[in-house]
This record gives sequence, C-alpha cells and structure tokens, in this order.
Amino acid sequence: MKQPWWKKAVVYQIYPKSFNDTNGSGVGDLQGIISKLNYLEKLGVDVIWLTPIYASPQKDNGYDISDYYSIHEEYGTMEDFNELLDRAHQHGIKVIMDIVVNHTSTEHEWFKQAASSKDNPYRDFYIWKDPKADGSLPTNWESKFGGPAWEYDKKTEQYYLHLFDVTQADLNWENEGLRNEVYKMMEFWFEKGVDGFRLDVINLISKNQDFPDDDGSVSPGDGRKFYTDGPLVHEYIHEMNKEVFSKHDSLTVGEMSSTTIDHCIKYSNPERQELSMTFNFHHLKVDYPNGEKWAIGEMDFLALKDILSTWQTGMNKGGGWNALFWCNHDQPRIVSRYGNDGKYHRESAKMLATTIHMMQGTPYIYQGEEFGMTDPKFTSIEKYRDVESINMYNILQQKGMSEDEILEILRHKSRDNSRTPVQWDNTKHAGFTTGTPWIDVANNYKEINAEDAVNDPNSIFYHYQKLISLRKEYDIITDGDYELLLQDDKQIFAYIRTTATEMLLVVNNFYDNSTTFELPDHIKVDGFSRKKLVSNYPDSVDTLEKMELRPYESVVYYLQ
Ligand code: TEU
Repeated sequence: MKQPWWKKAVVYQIYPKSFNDTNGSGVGDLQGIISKLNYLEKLGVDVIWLTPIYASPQKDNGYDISDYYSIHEEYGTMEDFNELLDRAHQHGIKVIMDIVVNHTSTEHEWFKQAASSKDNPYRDFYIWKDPKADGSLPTNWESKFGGPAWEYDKKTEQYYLHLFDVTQADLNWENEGLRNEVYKMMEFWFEKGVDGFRLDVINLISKNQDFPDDDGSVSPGDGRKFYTDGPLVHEYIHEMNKEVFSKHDSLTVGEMSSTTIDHCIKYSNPERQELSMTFNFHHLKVDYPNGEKWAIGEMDFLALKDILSTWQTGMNKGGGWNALFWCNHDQPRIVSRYGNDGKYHRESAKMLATTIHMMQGTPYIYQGEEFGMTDPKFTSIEKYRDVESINMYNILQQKGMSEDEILEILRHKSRDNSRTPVQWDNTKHAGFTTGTPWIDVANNYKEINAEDAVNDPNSIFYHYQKLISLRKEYDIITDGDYELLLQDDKQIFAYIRTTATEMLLVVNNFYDNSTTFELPDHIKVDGFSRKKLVSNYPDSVDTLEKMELRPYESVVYYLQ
C-alpha cells in the first residue's frame, strides 16, 4: 500500500502574531509569512501549520474564535490568505490550519444567541447547568488557566462551562446541529485548498454527561478525568473523518491533552479512520516536580528516555503515528529547558534536534527553533501578555508567594517564552517589525538570529536542513523499528532503528560533561558498512563501538 505523504513530511509551526510584521503594526501578518516562504523552502519543510488566524478578540491569541469564516483583521484579509495558500503551494509547501472546536469565544454569534435566552435554538450549542441545590457551582472542575471552570450568566441564571478562559465557552458536542456546523466549516477551508488541520484539544470534546464532582481520589481533583478522552470522543472524530477528512488527501493532527498511548493508537491507526497523528505532552512534563507545572524542577532524564521510547515502540506496535516535537507556542524553548542556552547553545540545540528527528513519526519545528531561539528571561510582570501567565501570577500571589519567586517560575514556565518575535536579523526589534512589537523581542537577537544562521554553514539552521533531507533520503527513519540502548545511563540517550538489512545508531550526550559510549554486546555490527550521517562536532569520532562523547555531542551512523 502506498504510504500517506505526511509520513515523510516535516511540519513547521507558525505563530503568526510573532512571525513577521510587514505593516508596522507590531503584530505579525499573513504578508509577513508570504515574504518568508523562500526561507522556509530553503530549510526544506513540507508543510506549514498556522496557529489560529480567524476573527478573534485575542484573549487567548486566537484560540478564542469569534468567526470561523473570516480572517483576524490584524493579520490581513481573505485575499491575503488566498495568496498565501497559492504562493506556499508554488513553493511546494502545504498549509494546515489550526482549528479550535472544543470551544469558541463568547463573542461568537452562536454564543451571543445562546446566552440571549434559554429557549434560543443555539442554547444547546454550549454546556449550561443550573447551580447545585445549595447554590454552589455545578461541579468542582477547574479551568486549565486557573480558577473554576464555570461562569454564571445572570440573565439566564445558569452556568456555562469553560475549560480554558472565561471567554472560551465549551461547545456541546452532544448536539448534532453543532457537529454539522463544524463539519461544514471544515469543508469550507478544504474547498479553499488547505491541506489539513491541527485540531486543538480535540480529545476534550466529549464530556461525561453526568457531570460528576471530582473527589481527587484518582489523580488531580480538577475534573479532567471526566472529559479527557471522554465517552464519545472516538465516535465524534470518526464521524468528522467520515463527513470531512475522508474526502480529502489531508494531514490531520490532534492535540491530545493528558492522553494515553491506547487512546492515541485509536485516534491515529488508519483502520479506525479518525486522524493522521497525535501530539502528546508526557515528555514535556519530566521537569514538573510532583507533576506541578508552576514550580521549577530538574529534568528527570531517565523518565524522558523511558517516555519517548515507550511512545516509539507502543505507537508502532499499535499501528498509530506520532507527531514528534520539542517546542510549540505553549512550551518554553527547548534549548533553554533540556539543553544549554549559554556555552553549549549550538551543540545542545543540534543534539536535541537529532534526538527527535531520527525517531519514527512526523517532526514539527516551531518557528525560531531552527536557529536556536531561547527563552527571553523577562524580569517584570509587565512584559508578559499570556492570559495563563497573568492568571497564574495573580493566583500564586494570593497564595502568598513572593514576587521574585513568581517571576522566576514564569521565566521558566510561561507560554510567552516561545511567543517572543522571531529574531530575523540584528537590526532594531530583530527585523520583526518597524513599529513597536506586541511583546518584547528577546535581548539576545544580535547573537541569535536567522540571518546569521543562514550565513554560517555550521549553524543550527543547516543542521535542521540536514535532518530534514535525511528523512527524505533514508526510509529507515520512517519505517525502522526502534530500540532504546543503555536504558539506565544517566547521561546518554542512545537508540537504534532497524530494518531487515540496515541499522541507524543514534547517540546523544544530554549533558555538559564528557562521557564514554560503549555499544552493548547484543548489537552486532560486524560485516556492516558504516557511514556517519550527521553529528554536531566538526571532527567527531569514527569508532562506533566506543566513543568518547564531548559535551552535548551527538552522532548518527548508518549501517548496511
Ligand atoms: O492548548 C491546550 C493545552 O492543554 C495546553 O498545552 C495549554 O497551554 C496548557 O494546558 C496550559 O497550561 C491549546 C492551545 O495550544 C493553547 O494555546 C490554547 O490556549 C488552548 O488549547 C485553548 O484553546
């Protein structure tokens, strides 16, 4: 059977607000994306994913959609979008849209109608509940941005559910009319020529209809077990596939919050006709002390290896497909997090890229990652824009934490860490805008920027370019089996990929001190020809049986 095209593709994520501003507004725009298509083609990516560009009051930077059929004004017009789509296709780059259908903005016409009276036909598009008999909230569920997940509507005397911000009201997927509206809207974008969708928190759309209180007996008492991978989620996604995706040769990737391998196999095994692939976040929680995001902790390296390896082998065995990634617009920059954004910036950024890009799945690169953008390390709360960061600032303050402590946590954890403008060059505002950027540019843009990276053959940029081209050249990267080596080694992340006749050996030192790699005895390499495919030191070692690895050293061998 012919493989779907997206199995060998590499996706580049664009956060339009921070990508490139062409009209001096301080906010990126669609023309700004068009003007960087040459750059993206040079990098070699096959697909761009645009985070939401629809009309929106921007309380959550576009994840609060007020009209699915129009473009957010600051980004441009529908003509600009049509042009972007055409021009991207001319460059051989596909375009996928980010679609948010777990919730809409409370400024969406459906919500306005729904909130106008209890018997409005749109009322049931959202989730409304009476207060409990004692007048308290319908359930004790918490919003993911802090505080309760219910908001009282005085006019109609009921609460509506919002798993995210109070302006992001959850849609009621039990309602068939709503589902049909969603499919119709998706079809509209396919008719325009888009190549697929990234589906925001799609595993949260089916809520347990009993709406029970969470007693916290099995993991967090925040209610998530009553809507994560919920009762009818697979039915709904299968229906979406039947009604929309099956009619188009598309890439569909679901963002899966707190999910499991079993569910992700179901979401992405082609036989079930749901989605192409899934994002999960378990490997990005190994630096949460006791599972707590809003605290600073060391990365648990053995857990990191275990999680990534379990997903590699588990998804392969179950016929599912992984989206591979370190960074997105909700996560701090990986080089500042699991790498080293000081002395070994270049080495560690390349090493991290290799670790992910030699795995099975479809890699995603987040804007700026390809030349090693870092966290901005803001020093005052005024610098932050993200609704979640500002909410958490207030919540932690109410809990009695000191200003300094909170700011230190935000410096490590805020979603704004990845939302600062792309550093294009060393001119004012890093060449992002001629106006005042909506959020500050990180102050290292003179040393870390795209222009310098493109002018330097040893840059991180060319390392990514190389990794992308290797995926096209070597089928083993797509198809090979995976085996973790040296499971208990506290410093080296090594694995092999194998087919009947070939092997890839991938060896990565995750730390800033040297160490020795020794090939385990059970891996037989005698009689194979060997070729070094990619490394991050110019003069790297040539004996793969035993290697002295320097700080953050990373080497990939191909054996045949
Ligand atoms: O994120 C969903 C999600 O669960 C997160 O990664 C979220 O940022 C985290 O829980 C906060 O602690 C998606 C989008 O990627 C994010 O930008 C949106 O804010 C969110 O959905 C709501 O639409």
